[in-house]
Amino acid sequence: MAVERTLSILKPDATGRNLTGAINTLIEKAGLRIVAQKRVVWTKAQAQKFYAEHKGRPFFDELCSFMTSGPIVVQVLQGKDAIATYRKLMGATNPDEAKRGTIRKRFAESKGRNSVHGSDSVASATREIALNFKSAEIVG
Ligand code: IDP
Repeated sequence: MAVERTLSILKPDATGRNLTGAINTLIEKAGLRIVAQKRVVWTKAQAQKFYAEHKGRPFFDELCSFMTSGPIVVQVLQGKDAIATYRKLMGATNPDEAKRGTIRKRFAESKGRNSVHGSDSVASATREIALNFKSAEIVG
């Protein structure tokens, strides 16, 4: 088991319902450490760059509009197998398909408004962390 870092985002549906603390509690209970965190509002350009791999998909514009519709909390999580551990805790993209106990089963409103983002590979985590944090902002 490798100690990894992953990028997490608490999406506007989560911040809008004041769920930051509730989700952070689940993150910490899963053994992950929040080693960087900030609350921001993205510009459209930031959202489009972050989600560039989805450009051309039917939900791309909806996704970028949603992600800029209110505050988000961007975080770096650190721990053993942090990428897979967090993906498991998040649950399936569609909350109807997410397992009981996952963040999305508990909190997501729909496939789009699904409360959290988590990097899906080491390469994505490296890219996504660099897009959102300077190395001095991450305190492990
Ligand atoms: P993931 O977040 O579970 O990794 P992806 O397939 O990478 O899921 O999609 C990125 C995000 O795009 C999802 O979390 C969700 O917010 C949004 N999304 C994906 N598919 C749809 C859809 O069919 N309708 C609306 N939004 C979607």
